[in-house]
Amino acid sequence: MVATKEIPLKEYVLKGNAACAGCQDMVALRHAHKALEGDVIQVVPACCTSVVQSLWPKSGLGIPVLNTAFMASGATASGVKAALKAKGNDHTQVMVWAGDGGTFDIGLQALSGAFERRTDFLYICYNNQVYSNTGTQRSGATPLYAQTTTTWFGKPEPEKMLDFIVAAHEPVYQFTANTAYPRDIYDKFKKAREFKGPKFGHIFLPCPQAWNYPVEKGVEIGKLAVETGYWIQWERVGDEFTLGNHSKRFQDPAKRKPIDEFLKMQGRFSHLFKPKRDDKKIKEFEDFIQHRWDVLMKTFT
Ligand SMILES: Cc1ncc(C[n+]2csc(CCOP(=O)(O)OP(=O)(O)O)c2C)c(N)n1
Repeated sequence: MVATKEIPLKEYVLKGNAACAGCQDMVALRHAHKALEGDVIQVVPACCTSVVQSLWPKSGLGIPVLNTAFMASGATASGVKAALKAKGNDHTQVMVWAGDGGTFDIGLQALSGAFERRTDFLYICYNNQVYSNTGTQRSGATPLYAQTTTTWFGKPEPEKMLDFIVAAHEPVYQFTANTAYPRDIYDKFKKAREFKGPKFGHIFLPCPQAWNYPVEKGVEIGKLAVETGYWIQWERVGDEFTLGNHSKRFQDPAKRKPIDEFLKMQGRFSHLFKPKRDDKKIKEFEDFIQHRWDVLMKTFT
């Protein structure tokens, strides 16, 4: 893994932008851009990142950005790539940077089309598990029993297992990441540059507004997500699957931290502990975690 002192100091995420305090999207963006060294055109659909990048006439990002309609990122990326090719530029990375709403739900069809066309690009879904920018409504990535502004009593369904849908499109490189581990993010973007073809990165990132936790706790929550087994770090180069070092020991349920540690830090799950711990619902939450592990290992190993 890259040493902290080897990460370039140059910043492409500029100061004074419109991100909320404690926004983990900025951690992901900063390390992605440092790895891509500015040689990128970023396609951004409607999401929190579009607010950071825009607020005309200024921009919060020091790279070229193309804002696109919510559902059109994949198609736009294919178009940008074709334009670069026509100009004889085969080095600039075309990168979609979309939220979970813009990927799991609206935007999935365009993503699928771009992968089927084998567009040489990198699609990043930064997953804060809600439609944050418009007031934290539930998305297809919202976890079971999480409270949002449209699921007042907790979402009755678990999240869509998007990674497997993407895997069915046979990306040349696919990874998961988590903003609690920024050096790992840097390494994965550096690696992504080496592959030609459709690539997909899925980044887990806590949102203090939507998840209702103190702004300084983002890294702690991100780590707990991994240590409780809730979030799994892995990557695939073609068919070759590797379980990430951060997740390896948590494949064994006995090694995982109690899920309560992760849930209790977040206001969106507080109803699971009031007036007393809801053992049944928390067990269902844990069962889904194990189910996800089982499907992952069965599918890819
Ligand atoms: C077709 C369309 N529907 C709705 C909106 C309103 N809208 C803008 S951003 C957004 C939320 C995006 O959520 P997500 O993709 O999860 O990204 P986040 O805001 O969490 O960063 C919505 C619903 C829109 N711009 N276009």
